[in-house]
Amino acid sequence: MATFIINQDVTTDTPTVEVTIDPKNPLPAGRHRFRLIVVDDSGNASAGDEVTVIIADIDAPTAVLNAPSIVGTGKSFNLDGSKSFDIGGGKVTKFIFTYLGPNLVITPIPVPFPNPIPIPRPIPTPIITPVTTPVFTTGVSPTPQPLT
Ligand SMILES: [Ca+2]
Repeated sequence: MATFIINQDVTTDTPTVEVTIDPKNPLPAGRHRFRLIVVDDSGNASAGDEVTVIIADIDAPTAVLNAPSIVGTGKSFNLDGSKSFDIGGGKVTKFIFTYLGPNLVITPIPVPFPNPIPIPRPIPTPIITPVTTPVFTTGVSPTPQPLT
């Protein structure tokens, strides 16, 4: 018994584990992925192996659609719903295929960086020089100096 939380490891020393479901908080119907990594007695870890489990509605049937992932331009191909099932014991009697249009590449809208927080800068202190009155000395030279 183990409660699984997305991306949180459940480590055991046994090869099987129960995915215990709280009836008040069940996994929603749809595909759910699980991964196993094993570690040997030398501490070497394996690559991960993943499986997809389809959680199915008990009353309504479950659609399972398979198709080739790559088809050449201009080529016809099959959509295959034969793996669809009705877990409640009924039988799937009708297959409703719908073309949903091209798979659009969603480009995330660039989020502008928030305005940088203004860094308080010190207000420059003005350099105040004291006002001084220049002092001049005036007078008459006693002897004229020759011009050079
Ligand atoms: Ca049914």
